[in-house]
Amino acid sequence: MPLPDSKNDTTENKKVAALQQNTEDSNGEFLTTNQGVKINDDQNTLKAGERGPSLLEDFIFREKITHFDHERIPERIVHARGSAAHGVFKLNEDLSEFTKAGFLTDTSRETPVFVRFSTVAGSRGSSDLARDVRGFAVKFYTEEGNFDLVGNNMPVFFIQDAIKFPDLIHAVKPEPHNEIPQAASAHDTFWGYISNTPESAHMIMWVMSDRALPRSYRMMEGFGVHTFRFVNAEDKSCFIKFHWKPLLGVHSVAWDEAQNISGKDPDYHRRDLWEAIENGDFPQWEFGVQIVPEEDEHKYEFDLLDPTKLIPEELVPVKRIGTLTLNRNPDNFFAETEQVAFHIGHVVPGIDFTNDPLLQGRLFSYTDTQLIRLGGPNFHEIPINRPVAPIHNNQRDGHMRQTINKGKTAHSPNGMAGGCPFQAGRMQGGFTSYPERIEASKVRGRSASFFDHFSQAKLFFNSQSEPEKEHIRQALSFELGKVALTSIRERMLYFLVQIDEGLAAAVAYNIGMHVPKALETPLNQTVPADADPEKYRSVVKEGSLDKSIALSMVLSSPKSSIQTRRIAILAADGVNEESINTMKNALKQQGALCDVIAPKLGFIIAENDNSIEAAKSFLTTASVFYDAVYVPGGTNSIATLEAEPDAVHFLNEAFKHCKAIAADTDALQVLKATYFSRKLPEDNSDDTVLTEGLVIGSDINKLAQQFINAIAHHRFWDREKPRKVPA
Ligand code: HDD
Repeated sequence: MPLPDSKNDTTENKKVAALQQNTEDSNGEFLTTNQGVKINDDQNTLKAGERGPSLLEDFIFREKITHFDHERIPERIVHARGSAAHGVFKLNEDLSEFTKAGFLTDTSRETPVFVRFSTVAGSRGSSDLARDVRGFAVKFYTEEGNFDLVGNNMPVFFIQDAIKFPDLIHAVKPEPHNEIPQAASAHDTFWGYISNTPESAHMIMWVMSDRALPRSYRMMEGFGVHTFRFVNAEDKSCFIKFHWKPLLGVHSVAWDEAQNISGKDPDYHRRDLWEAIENGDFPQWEFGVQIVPEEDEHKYEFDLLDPTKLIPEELVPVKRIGTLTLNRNPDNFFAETEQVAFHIGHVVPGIDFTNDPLLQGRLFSYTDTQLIRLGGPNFHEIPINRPVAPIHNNQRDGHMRQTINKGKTAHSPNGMAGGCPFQAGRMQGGFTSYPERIEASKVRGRSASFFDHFSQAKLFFNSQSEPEKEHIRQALSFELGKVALTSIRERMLYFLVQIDEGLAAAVAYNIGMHVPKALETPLNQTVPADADPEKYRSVVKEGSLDKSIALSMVLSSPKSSIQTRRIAILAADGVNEESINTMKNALKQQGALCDVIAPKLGFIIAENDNSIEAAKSFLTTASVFYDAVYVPGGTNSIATLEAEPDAVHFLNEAFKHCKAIAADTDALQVLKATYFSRKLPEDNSDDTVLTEGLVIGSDINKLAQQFINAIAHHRFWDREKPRKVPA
């Protein structure tokens, strides 16, 4: 990355320079104390005699241990587990009709960004593959100041008012008496809370869907969730929802697979993001906005201010306006990924808030949490948080202040400094809040327009493909099956009846209960003391849409690319090298990544006596780390694999997780050792067979093409019925 010079002073370079001001490189240097004193012995404490007691005088030891003792900072109360990357945002379409934000109007700009993905419930060391919402937080270092879009991979949220957030989080976190379970919602306190919170119905459908089990951070959508405002240069405002659309499509893994990965590689998503960027496979998303004119505020069946609702893309299409590319891994996890401080209140002129009560509460929480987490008010000076826009104000001092402010004045107005720094007028780029007219009485309450909790939950469920619906049924059966208190299960079933009777019946059957009758709609929230409960009952509205295809991953995600998909090639001594090479080349041309996996590490000797390196052995890897499997021919290789239980298990598991599998016709006998042998042709005919993502053939070029098409399909979920899978 070039450093800024007078000719090349781009915003990205300014950002890199800001970060590099604080970087350190020990290469070729002596070890020193934090005061710069060279150290002569860093392995032995100072003692009174070689066998004597250590001396308090040892300032080198004390400095090292004191620093170590203070190495940890409080982890984030939510979203503790995260991974991040640097990148750039490039605008393709000038949005000045709607906003005056510079990075959304100047198509010649490239805005540096830092993006942190996270899970919500688990602590810092928890598994990436927990069933959970994923955070998708983007810091844009714009020339007008930092803009943070602190969103999730789901477009709605559990609750409508920020005052409920601590209860929601207490409920989902490990239970307080024994701190169990870690990073999991399948327990009594979570479902006890949800069953009393009907406004969470829509979000629960998302969290129980495969959206909660992403295949990769690179294959997730992102959403700003709340309705925001754009404000243009004429001070005209409109409503906005923000979207991120991944160019690799939106894909998930199976729940059984997720649990397996959690044990085998809890860093799966973290590693995937890191390796993709190291390999130059830069993840990309299109940035999109749904724009609603101010005059249409009350046009919809739902309230735009309600964060448990989305605007169906069929009603307001997503306008794709730019591209985000992640192209650089952090140099230091703590300094960057851990210390980055996002805040939904970091906005720039042209972007403003609405009165969404969840958004309004978040505006308080983020700075407050940084104060405890990062230890004081100067966290904006940490390199990763520094804006590229210059900072001038009269804020001074505090813990760990870095800036050396010059001069005598730290107040405004002043005469001594000629009035500097000046307030910026609107025309000079000063931030002015949108002058929304408000005439109201002070109340603790919620608008009746927020009380329809089930119609979008229904819309979501009805919009899924059949396998996706089945995954939701299974997820709810798993989660509620882990709930000990039957009263909670019962309340949840009553809750599910409002969404779909078939769904409630299937879950009830799986958890050995009866479906309660949906006699009345549930209460909206804990009813305030002295209030009439009837006023707090949910309204179940029928929406104008039966289905929204955009809500289904299977039905809406493009299935044309196999870029960065991981393909396992199972081989042993005697393998046909030509088959491997032809298949590998065809897959690599499409951007896929191939690993040869053998019974042991090192080299295998092919049929033609050439050596082929085995990247992994059956001991060091597993099918869950691959998107597809290929078994090449070669008499001895086939005989070894057929007799190798780990190879057969690899194939069984890949089949169970609905992945594409290809085999040379003469490798058919390995597949015949699996439990899915009944799907195979009787004889070793030469024709390519394509059934449920199972591809077999002797024409390797034809086979490779069929395999590529199958991998692009991602998963063949229909294989799950009938569900008789021993792997
Ligand atoms: Fe939050 C972190 C996203 C509601 C309070 N939140 C945090 C992060 C993300 C979100 C992605 C991690 C940022 C990072 O990577 O550092 N939060 C959301 C979304 C919400 C939401 C999409 C609903 C639409 N959050 C929410 C509410 C509150 C908070 C209602 C409190 C009233 N969130 C926090 C926090 C965190 C946080 C406690 C913890 C760590 C941090 O802020 O920096 O302030």
